[in-house]
Amino acid sequence: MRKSIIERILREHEELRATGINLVASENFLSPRVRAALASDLAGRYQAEGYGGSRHAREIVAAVEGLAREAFHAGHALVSPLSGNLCVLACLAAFTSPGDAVAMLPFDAGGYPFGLEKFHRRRVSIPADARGLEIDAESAVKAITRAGARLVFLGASFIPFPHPVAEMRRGLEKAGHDAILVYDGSHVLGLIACGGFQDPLREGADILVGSTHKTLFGPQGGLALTDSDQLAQALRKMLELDLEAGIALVDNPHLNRIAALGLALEEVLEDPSYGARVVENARALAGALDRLGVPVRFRERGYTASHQVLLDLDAAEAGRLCRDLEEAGVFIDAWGRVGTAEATHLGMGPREMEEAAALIAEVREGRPGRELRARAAELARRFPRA
Ligand code: DSN
Repeated sequence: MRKSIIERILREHEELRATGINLVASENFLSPRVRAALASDLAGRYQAEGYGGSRHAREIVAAVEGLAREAFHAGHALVSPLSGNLCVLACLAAFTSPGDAVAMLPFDAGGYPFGLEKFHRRRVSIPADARGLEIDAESAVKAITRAGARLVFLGASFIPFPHPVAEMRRGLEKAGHDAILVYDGSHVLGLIACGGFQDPLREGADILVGSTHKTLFGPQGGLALTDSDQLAQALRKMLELDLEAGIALVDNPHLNRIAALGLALEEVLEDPSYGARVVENARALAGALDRLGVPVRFRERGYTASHQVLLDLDAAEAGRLCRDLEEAGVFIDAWGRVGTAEATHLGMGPREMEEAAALIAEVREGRPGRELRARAAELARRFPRA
C-alpha cells in the first residue's frame, strides 16, 4: 500500500499540539467524544427525508437544535451553517439587497474583517475608539440612522469587554429606526452559554450568530439563534434545504459536525462554571504578563472580561513574538491576541497561567524558544487531551 503522506503529517500535527500550549484565542480542543462524533458514519450522509436510512440524522439535528435553544435560552436555533462567516452571509442575504447599507465595526477597532463590498453592500462603519475598542453608542445610532442601515452587526474578533447592545437597542428605538441587530458572538459563544459574558438576546439583539469552535469547544461550524419566528424563518430559507424556492447557502448540512456540536453543548451545559474559569485565567495570565514586563492592554479596566488578553505590541513585534513562541511550543496569533479558552478547557488554572506567562516573557526577552521547548511540553503533558 502507498505510504500515506497525510497520515504522517497528521501524526506530526497531533504530536506538536499534544506537546504545546495553545493560547490562540480563536481555537479550542475537542474532547474525545466530540472528535469521535466527527469521525462517525454521519460524516458521509444526507438528512433529507428523500434519502433512505436518514431518520437518525434528522433526530440528531432536532436534538442538537434543542440543546442549542437550551444553552442560549433562545426560541429558535439553526445548526446547519457550516461556519460563523456563513451566518453573517445568511443575514445579509435574508435581510438586505445589493446597494443596502449594513453597519459593522471596523477591523481597526477589532471588528470581523468581512468583505461587505464583495456582496455589493454599502459599509457603515460603527464609530469606535480603535485604542480602547469602545463603541460610542450614541454616535453609532446616528451613523446607522443617517445611512439608513437596516442591518447592524455588533460583536468582534477582538472583544475583551462586552459591547453596548442594550444602549444601541434603546438608541435605535428612540430614533424610531427599525433595524435588525445581530450580535456576532463567534469569539464568546462559550462564555455566553455559561452566563459568563454578556447576554445579547436578553440585552436587545434580534439574532445571535457565531462560530462554534472558539470559546465554545465544538467543531468548526456556525450557529444562529433568535427568539423571533419571522427572523428564524427567513434565516432557514437561506440556510436549509429548500426545494420549493431553491437551495441557497447550505444544501446538506454536515451531520457529523452537528452531532459533535450537540455533544459539546451537552458538555458546556454540564459545566457552566467553565465560562468564569476562562475569564479568571485570562485575568491571571494578563496580570502575570504585566508583572513580568510584557505590555498588556487595559490594565486600568482589569485587563479583560473575556477569554482574550491583548498584548500592547506593534504589528511587527506581535508577528515576531508569534513566530518565536512557536519554537518554544507556545501558540498565539500574530495580532497580539492571546486566549485562555483551550487551556481552561484542558483543566489549567491560574498557576499554569503564571507558567505560560513566564514562557512568553522569556521568549520576548530574547531567550531562544528551543531552550524552553521541554518546559512547555512538560506543562502540556500534565493536561492530557484523552
Ligand atoms: N478567524 C477568526 C479570528 O481569528 O478571530 C475571525 O477572523
